[in-house]
Amino acid sequence: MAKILVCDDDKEIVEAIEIYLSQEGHQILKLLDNEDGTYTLFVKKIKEDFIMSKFKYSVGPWNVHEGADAYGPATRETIDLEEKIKTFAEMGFDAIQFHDDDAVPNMNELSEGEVVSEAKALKAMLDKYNLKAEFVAPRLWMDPHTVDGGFTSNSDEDREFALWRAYRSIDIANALGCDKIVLWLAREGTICFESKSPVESTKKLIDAINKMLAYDKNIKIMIETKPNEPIDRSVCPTLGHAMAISATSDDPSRVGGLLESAHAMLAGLDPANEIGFALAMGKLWGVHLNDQNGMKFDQDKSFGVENLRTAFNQMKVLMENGFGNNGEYIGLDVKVMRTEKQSGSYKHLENSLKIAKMLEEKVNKFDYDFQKKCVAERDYEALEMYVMELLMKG
Ligand code: GLO
Ligand code: MG
Repeated sequence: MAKILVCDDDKEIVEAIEIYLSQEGHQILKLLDNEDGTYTLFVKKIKEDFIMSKFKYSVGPWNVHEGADAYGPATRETIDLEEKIKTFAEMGFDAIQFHDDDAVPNMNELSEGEVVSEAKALKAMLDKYNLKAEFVAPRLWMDPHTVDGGFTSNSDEDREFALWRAYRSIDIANALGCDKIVLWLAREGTICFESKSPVESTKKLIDAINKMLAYDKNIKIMIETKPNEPIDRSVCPTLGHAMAISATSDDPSRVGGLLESAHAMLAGLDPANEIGFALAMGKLWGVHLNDQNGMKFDQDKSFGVENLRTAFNQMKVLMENGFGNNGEYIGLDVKVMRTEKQSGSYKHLENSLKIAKMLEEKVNKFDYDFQKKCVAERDYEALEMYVMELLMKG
């Protein structure tokens, strides 16, 4: 047990220190008001394997879920939003990602003013746990209005609904104090190729993005690309496509990308390369690190558990290129196994955080002099073996 003297009579600072200490792996045992403008905190280190990180991490409430899949029902109980948020704070996360209706449930039934006031109540909850909001994403794939897609739907009315949700997402983001929305274009594409023109769909998407840019002069849009699932062919499958859409938009400086590891793999691409490409454009504003076993359904496995070397390289490219220096977060878009019991609802997040931080340590150990020597001698076999040893030896 350790004793820490906090020399400030501002209770808010004491609370901030408590949160900081718990994020560093300490449990607060007791807080004593010394009644002389100082406080004494009694703390115990509980997480011995705690690893410092240069990054800030984020997570979404949907990452703790009940376990239902396309072929079977839930296997765990629903956990209330505040309980999830509190646990995320205790685990050391810095920010929360929201779908519009995670932030404001039943938003379709609310007026625009009501949506904003509900979002403000959520902001107060985030402040209580010292967490930021990273982004808001319109959840356009769940609604009866978006069966055939949102921004690219064949129905004028449904396209209008999609824009209404995008505008509300911007309002919610503003109320939560963040300047980013995410477009995961789940149903923007086709399940029957001939049902939509790929040219018209692309133009409709750009048009919708331009309307969002015009709606709010400060909002930034991150396109989260994915080649398929739930649709067959996406209108914007890779970060290259997202960058082209950005360049064609009315304000390229406000349209960037979010790379999810599994989505890149589903497109047959190396996520570390996709990350590198968007970084080269100055347009990688978010990542969803996770993992995937080959090209099948989207698995959202814990980061690094299937493709360790690629996970290492994702971390390496992020670290080498200053990701995070402009306030970007590392998001972990992972799902716990369906087999896990209620008590294991957060294990995949704990594991992914730990793996990400361990890989960060590996990158810190990477011998750039040896790498340069191998490159000079064009001895890539030696370089490859060096990487394997770095990853496999303790
Ligand atoms: C699914 C996506 C999904 C999004 C999230 C934010 O494949 O990865 O989890 O990231 O809904 O828009
Ligand atoms: Mg994702």
